Amino acid sequence: MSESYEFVVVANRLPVDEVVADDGGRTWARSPGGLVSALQPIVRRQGGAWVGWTGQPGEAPEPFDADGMHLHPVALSAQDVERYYEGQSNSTIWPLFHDAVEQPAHRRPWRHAYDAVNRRFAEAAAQLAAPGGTVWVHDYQLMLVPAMLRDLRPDLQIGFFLHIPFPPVELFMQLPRRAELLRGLLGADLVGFQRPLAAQNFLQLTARLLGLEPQDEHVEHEGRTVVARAFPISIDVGEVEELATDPEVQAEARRMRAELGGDRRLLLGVDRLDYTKGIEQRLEAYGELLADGTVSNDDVVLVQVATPSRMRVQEYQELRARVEREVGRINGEFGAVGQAPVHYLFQSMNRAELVALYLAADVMVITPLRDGMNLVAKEYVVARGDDRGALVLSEFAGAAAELETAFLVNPHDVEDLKRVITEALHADDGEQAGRMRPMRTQVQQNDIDKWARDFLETLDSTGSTKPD
Ligand code: ADQ
Repeated sequence: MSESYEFVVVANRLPVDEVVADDGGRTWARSPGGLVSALQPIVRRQGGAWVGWTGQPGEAPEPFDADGMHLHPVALSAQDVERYYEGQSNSTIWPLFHDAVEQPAHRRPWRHAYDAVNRRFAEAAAQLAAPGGTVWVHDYQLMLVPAMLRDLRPDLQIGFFLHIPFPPVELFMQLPRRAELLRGLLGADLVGFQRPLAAQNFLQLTARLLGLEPQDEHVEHEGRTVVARAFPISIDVGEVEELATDPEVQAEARRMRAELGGDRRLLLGVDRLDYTKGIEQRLEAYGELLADGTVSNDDVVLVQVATPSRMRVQEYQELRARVEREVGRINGEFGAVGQAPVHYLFQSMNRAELVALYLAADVMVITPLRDGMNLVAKEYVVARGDDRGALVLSEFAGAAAELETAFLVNPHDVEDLKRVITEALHADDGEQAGRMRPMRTQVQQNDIDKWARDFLETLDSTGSTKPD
């Protein structure tokens, strides 16, 4: 038998990105992001493996080792990318699980591709996991994997974590082959969600669709106990604190502020360009505040960083066009030569630049219509060790449950958005500190390492017992 691994992570993407050097040579660099930095030490410590896609269609490279992890690429053809990834994952499940803020599309070929690709991931994990080993499956692209893997390898301990919201019962009921998806998740011993309500929705559905009898946080299925519980994800607190106290990052923050006009108050938005993030609602509110004279281009500026995302999906192209038109309209109507009210950056940023922006921002505006958690909110409050700044946060972000002293807002209500943004702009030093301090403590005490530990300890005490 080939090598086997005690701990296997299964996620749509591998934790590395391919980098092309100046001489044309190709190497792999660890992807940025909290999930990767949280899981990498665990994978490495346990001599673990990671199953995922490289992000490029076509043949998969041979398995390789990087950063002390064994990486096992899964191949996706161009058609798989179109049907499994852009189709079923991002045009059916993603919108439906975010309260259908965009209309979910349903196509049979997408579902078939989703099945086939999920099977490929399950087979790879089955081949790699040691007897009685632990497999941790991630997110909405791979919801059938737990049951497929359990069929192949009943000896394994299987955990699943959903990074996005889980929809209310009535919405989930709209999904074609809804029971199958539910059975897919029930293959796990532990199903983790961002919020307790999501776990409750899931358990209720097992009763409604499969006639099971859930109790508290668990349900019996095919002779096993499946636990469903919330594990709110967090950030790598140490990394953000280190950047935020780096003199170079602080100098960059001062430079940014000076360039944007030293006396203007800086509003900041940082999101993947996604219709769930409420970027249009934010722009609408800001445009109205400028139009009715509550704020003026002389005393405020909005920096909106929008990371390109899923740009081959039509809804995302349309969103980009709408956002860019609105930015153009606001700048055209309210700008002056050399001084625009909106600075729009359609690009990815490195971590240092991002943290410099957090340090520079007077008001961070986070207005998703629905969001599993929202890590930008947690990054912002941890970066502000100076107790300054204000966080405007949508009630519909998972993070709102923990960041209770934020300026909470209903992003569907433009009047509420305008009122709360104005309030945040006027908060004095005492109010800023009084709100920021408890939020920072909350995140410091609940960082991503604790999240991973809590999940894995719960998994360890759940479900199938390991053979001696
Ligand atoms: P996302 O929807 O991608 O994640 P979020 O939680 O905000 O949203 O995480 C984004 C991450 O990307 C943050 O760490 C942020 O710093 C980084 N980022 C954003 N814009 C960037 C830019 N322009 N350049 C560089 N980095 C940028 C999904 C769910 C969320 C859930 C996370 C984790 O939708 O609800 O919080 O997974 O579970």
